[in-house]
Amino acid sequence: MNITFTDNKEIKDFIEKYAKIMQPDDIVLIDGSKKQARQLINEAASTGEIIKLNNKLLPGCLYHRTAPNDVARVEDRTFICTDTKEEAGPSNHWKEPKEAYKMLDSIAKGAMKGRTMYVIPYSMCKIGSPFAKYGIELTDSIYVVLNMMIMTRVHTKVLKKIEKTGEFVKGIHSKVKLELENRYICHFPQDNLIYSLNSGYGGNVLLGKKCFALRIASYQGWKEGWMAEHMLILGVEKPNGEVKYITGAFPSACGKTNLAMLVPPKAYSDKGYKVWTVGDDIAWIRKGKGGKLYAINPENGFFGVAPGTNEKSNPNALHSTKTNTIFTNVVYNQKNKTVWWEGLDKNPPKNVYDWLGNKWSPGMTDKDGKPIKGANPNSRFTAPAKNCPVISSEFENPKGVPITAMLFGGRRAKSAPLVYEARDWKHGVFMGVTMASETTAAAAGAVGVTRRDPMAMLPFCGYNMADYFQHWLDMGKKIKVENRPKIFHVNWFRTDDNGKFIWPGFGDNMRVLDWILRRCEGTVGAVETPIGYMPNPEDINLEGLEDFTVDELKTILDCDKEVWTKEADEIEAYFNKTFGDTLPKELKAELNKLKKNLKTRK
Ligand code: OXD
Ligand code: MN
Repeated sequence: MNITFTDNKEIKDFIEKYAKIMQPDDIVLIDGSKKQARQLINEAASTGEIIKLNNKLLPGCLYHRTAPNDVARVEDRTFICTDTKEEAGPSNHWKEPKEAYKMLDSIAKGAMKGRTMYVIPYSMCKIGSPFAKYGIELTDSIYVVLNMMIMTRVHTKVLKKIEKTGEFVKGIHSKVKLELENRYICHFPQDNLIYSLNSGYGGNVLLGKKCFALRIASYQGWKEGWMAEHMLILGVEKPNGEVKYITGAFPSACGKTNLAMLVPPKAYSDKGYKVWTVGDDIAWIRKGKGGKLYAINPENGFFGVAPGTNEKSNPNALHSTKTNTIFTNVVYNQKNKTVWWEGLDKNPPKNVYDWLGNKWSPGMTDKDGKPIKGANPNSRFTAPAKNCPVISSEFENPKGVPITAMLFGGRRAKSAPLVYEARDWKHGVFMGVTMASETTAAAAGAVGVTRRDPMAMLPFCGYNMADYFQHWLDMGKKIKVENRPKIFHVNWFRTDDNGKFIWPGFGDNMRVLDWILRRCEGTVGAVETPIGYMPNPEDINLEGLEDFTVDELKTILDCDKEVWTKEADEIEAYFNKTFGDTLPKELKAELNKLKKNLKTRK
């Protein structure tokens, strides 16, 4: 097939190689134009791949269902294919590259017969930004094309950039037959290449996102001296107009999007506080002006979890989904061509279709009497970032934003306090490394099981995690002490004896951010505990918070030595079992410090 849109040998060779393997009927360059997108939408609507939603109520919005066996990331089928197993490390599934290519090429053989191969040139970050990295994804899915046009910057200008440098991340995706047993999401960091077969779920197929911006980019960052993190980025504007930026790593479906789009409670908004969203999932971080660390959101949209998103929990996310958004695996109301999901409101539509395409009404139960959910728990919206009412004016800043504080957090029903602060960078890295969380529906597997998820990167680190920990420690060494962001651990998810969340969370997390920023400014004190600095309860502003007392706050600002001694033992067992001698010495020393503190400190 004749490729006319570029003369660049590397690009041509790449496309031709995979066209030869997958044998598409046609090859089409995606130019990023609205006109081409409209044609593709019409084509996908004519085959039923997507449904156009009500153009008055949800202008430009689309609906899609994935295959029932294909609704989440598949970590056990996700591989890092480095020359040696050691390079992939103990936390990744590994395949030998030659073997992996052979296997993938044989699955991909003829996969695009009767289909079109779309060639998507895209940029992570604004084109031309010093942070920007370019990619080309080949896919046979219009759904993928349309999602990539929201999540990344798709443009023919990217081809020009690649033609100059010859450097790009190669992405190959085919739905093939959507077979679970042949589903593979393989990464070749040493070849800058991603190969994803037999899936149509966003996290596995929008290759700019998890595959590139985290797995491949974390490897690139390690080699090039920067970081790719599973972090939101938000700005807190104070009444005097000053904005401070905070990044936060939380495992999937632990409220990153909610925190990134936080609506300050009245006690704060009345005084003039505002929160601005820079990113909700991924941060690329580099040393920049003044020797500080700067963060940028390489994405251009939000791929958010729909269930639970509502006017109260996250009005900004909800408003972001009102135009030009793709909804996946939610409830489809064919009567007025709208969508619904659990937790959207208290008026579920009746006689509609669930995410599987079956007739559905609220209150329906299965043969065991369990309620049948209308939307899949991991159903999603893909919304343009610029739709967000509180998108930061710095969102497009090619240099990123300076980081004042970094947060780590997870779902811990019983152990971690609401917030505590690291003594220094090394201790902060230890906090991130030892993060744990109860699992959610964002990945296939059991839900509610506690797992260690260092820096929320367990499923996303493209190389040996022990080297990744060392890279974090080394990045700190490159930054003068006074320029290093302060590091905090937060936990919004402590529960009482009845399993009810104690802390109100959502907008009220502003009260914790406020304490964090005051700590960074040095205007508030703290209590030194064996695990780090904790707030004096009276320093957390509870103004205007009804039904929540300082006594309740005290129950989640605790350091129960028994619980933490057990935690330290678990951390030690985890370190020994997973990393052994490869664990950086500084982290072992931090663990020893924790154990000693628990014995000697109040
Ligand atoms: C996501 C995830 O979709 O982490 O952001 O799974
Ligand atoms: Mn994520």
